[in-house]
Amino acid sequence: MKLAGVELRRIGMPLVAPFRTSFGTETERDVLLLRVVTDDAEGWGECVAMSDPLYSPEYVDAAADVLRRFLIPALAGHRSLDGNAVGPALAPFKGHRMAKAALEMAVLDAELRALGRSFARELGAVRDRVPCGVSVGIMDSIGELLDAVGGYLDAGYVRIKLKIEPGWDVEPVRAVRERFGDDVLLQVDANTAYTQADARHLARLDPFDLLLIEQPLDEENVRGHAELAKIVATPICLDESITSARAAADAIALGACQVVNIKPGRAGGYLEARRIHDVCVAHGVPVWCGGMLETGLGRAANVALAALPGFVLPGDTSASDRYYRTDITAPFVLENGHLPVPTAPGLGVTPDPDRLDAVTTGTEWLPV
Ligand code: OSB
Ligand code: MG
Repeated sequence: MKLAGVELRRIGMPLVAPFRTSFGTETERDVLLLRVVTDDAEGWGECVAMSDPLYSPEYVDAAADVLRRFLIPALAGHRSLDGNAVGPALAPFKGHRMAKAALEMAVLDAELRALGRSFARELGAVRDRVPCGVSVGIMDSIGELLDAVGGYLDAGYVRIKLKIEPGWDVEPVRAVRERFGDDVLLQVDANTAYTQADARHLARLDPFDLLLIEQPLDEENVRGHAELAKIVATPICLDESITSARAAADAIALGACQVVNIKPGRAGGYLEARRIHDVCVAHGVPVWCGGMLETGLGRAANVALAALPGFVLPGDTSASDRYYRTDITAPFVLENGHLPVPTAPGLGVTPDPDRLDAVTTGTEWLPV
C-alpha cells in the first residue's frame, strides 16, 4: 500500500456516568481518531491517550502533535506500507506509544480490509466471543458503589474490578463481598496510588480472595512490586509498568507480577500487545485485556485481541452502553456476559458518519 494521507479527527464523547479513579475524574472522553487513506483502502485508528497526562505521560494534544510533525511524515515515503512496517518506521522516535499504536492500528485496518481478513484472524484469535468484566469507579459512598456493582452483575458482567485509592480500599471490597458473596470474580486497581510503606495495609485485602491487585505502586517501581509480592498474598498485576514485551519479560523475571493487563495503546500497538501475550504465555503468566474507555473502534480491536489463547481472565472489554449512550459504531452488546468477536474484514466495524459528525470537535487532513 501507499499512503495518500491521514485525517485526524477529535471527538468528544460524554460518558453515561462520571468515572473516578485515583488519578482523576472523567466525565467526557476526548478521543483522537485517525483515518488513513491508502491507494488500496481506508483504515481507522483510535488513540487511547487521555486529555491530561495523569494515567501515562501521553495526552491527546501531544499525540496529535507528534503524529502531525513526526510519525505520519515518517510513513510518507514508504512504497510498500503495511501493518508490520509501521513499528520499524516509527522506531527512531522515542516513546509516544499511544500515538504510534493509533497509527499502526489504522494502517493495519486498511491492510486487512484490502485483504478481506479480520483483526481476530490476523492476531491469532481462537474464540468467537470473550467474557467481559467491568471497571467500577470510586464512588462517594458505599451505598452508591453497591448499587453500581449490583447493576453490572444484573447486566451479566462476569467480573468486577473496583478502583481503589488510600481511604477507599478495604471497606468497599468488604462491602461488595458481604453483599454479593464469595463467588463473584473480584479484583482491584490502584493506578499507582500506593507506596511500599503501604504493604501491610494492602495485605489486609488478602482475606477477600481477590483475583489480583492491579498496579499498586508507581509505574517505574517494578522492583517495589516484587518486594510487595513477598508481603501481599493477593496476586500482583501490572498495567502502567508494562510498556513493551521486554518490560513484561523483565517484570516477570523480577517476580514483580503474577498477572499482566495488556493494553495495546500503552504498549505501542496491537502487534506489540501480541508479543506481550506471547512472552506471558511462555512464562505461564495469565493475561487479560485492559481498556481505556474506547469507542466501538478500539473496542472491536480489543475484543479481537482478547480472543487469543493466553487471555484466560475476563477483560475490561465492557459493552458500549457501560460508557456511552450512543457509540460511534454499531454498539457492542453484552450477551450472557460475553461480547462477540467481530469477523468482518479489518476491525469489522466502521463509524456511522452522522454519529461521528455529531461528536466531532475538529478535523485536520494531513496529505503526505
Ligand atoms: O487503569 O485500567 C485502567 C480507564 C482509563 C485509564 C486507565 C484505566 C481505565 C479503566 C477502565 O480501568 C477500563 C475500561 O473499561 O475501558
Ligand atoms: Mg489499570
